[in-house]
Amino acid sequence: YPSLEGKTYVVMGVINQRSIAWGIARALDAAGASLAFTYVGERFKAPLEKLGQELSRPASYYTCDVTSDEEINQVFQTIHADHGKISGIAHSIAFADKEALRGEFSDVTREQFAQALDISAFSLTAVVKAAKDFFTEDASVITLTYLGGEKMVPNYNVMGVAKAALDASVRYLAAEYGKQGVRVNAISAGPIRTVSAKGVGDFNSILESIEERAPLHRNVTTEQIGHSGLFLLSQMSSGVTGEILHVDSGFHIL
Ligand code: 0WD
Repeated sequence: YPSLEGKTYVVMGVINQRSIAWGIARALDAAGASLAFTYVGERFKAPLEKLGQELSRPASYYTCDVTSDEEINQVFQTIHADHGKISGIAHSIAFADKEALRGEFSDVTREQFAQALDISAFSLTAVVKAAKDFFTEDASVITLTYLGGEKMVPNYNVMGVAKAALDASVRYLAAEYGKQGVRVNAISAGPIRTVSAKGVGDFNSILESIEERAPLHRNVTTEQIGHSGLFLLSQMSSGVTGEILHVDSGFHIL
């Protein structure tokens, strides 16, 4: 592992031990980083703190619902006050109404569309902007995206549109924040059984098709995403920005 000792990373979107963000947190922890977790509402706090006890050093915990600009701005000010400069952020947040993640794409309502895009795409820009003045000179930001933003994946529907917006946001943010040395990249993860994934219709057949057809014929693990996250969040990837790194057993080449 590269050494991240003395550095603070913000991890947004751990809800349980299956969360992709938890895989990233574990890799950052193994590399020596100090972690600041954000969670979406009070009921998520206690389970997250319990999970955090598995880490090698004490972490800190902050509430932040990304639908609120006020909460986003506040949380980064508080994290900066508690930890000093921020070396990186793992944004691992998405949401869409379950009803929109099955059936025909065009049945999506205006409200479902706006909510999915707000939480799953706009939030990255809001987060990076709120952290702007608190980044170290070599800070790195990652977000989690999915192939459904590049290609039609059955049932992924409005979340595919949100991921396309997220992918484009990564490129625009990389160009803008590159001026201050900050890098912005995405990991396009293969399917992993998490709470969010349960919302996607017929998710099992997506998992099965990876085993059948992906070059590596196996599904990815949160540990594998964590290792790639550590690469992108550390100076091991200092020449990489605006990139979508597919960690998907090679499925996207098909
Ligand atoms: O197959 C998968 N699981 C893949 C997930 C494949 C490729 C990408 N991803 C993405 C997701 O789209 C998401 O962006 O990875 C990211 C993390 O997802 P996850 O680890 O699969 O899911 P989960 O453990 O549920 O964490 C996502 C969390 C939310 O969970 P719920 O289930 O409550 O929606 O995002 C957080 C919340 O903790 N979240 C919010 N955080 C702040 N403010 C908000 C919000 N308004 N809404 C949801």
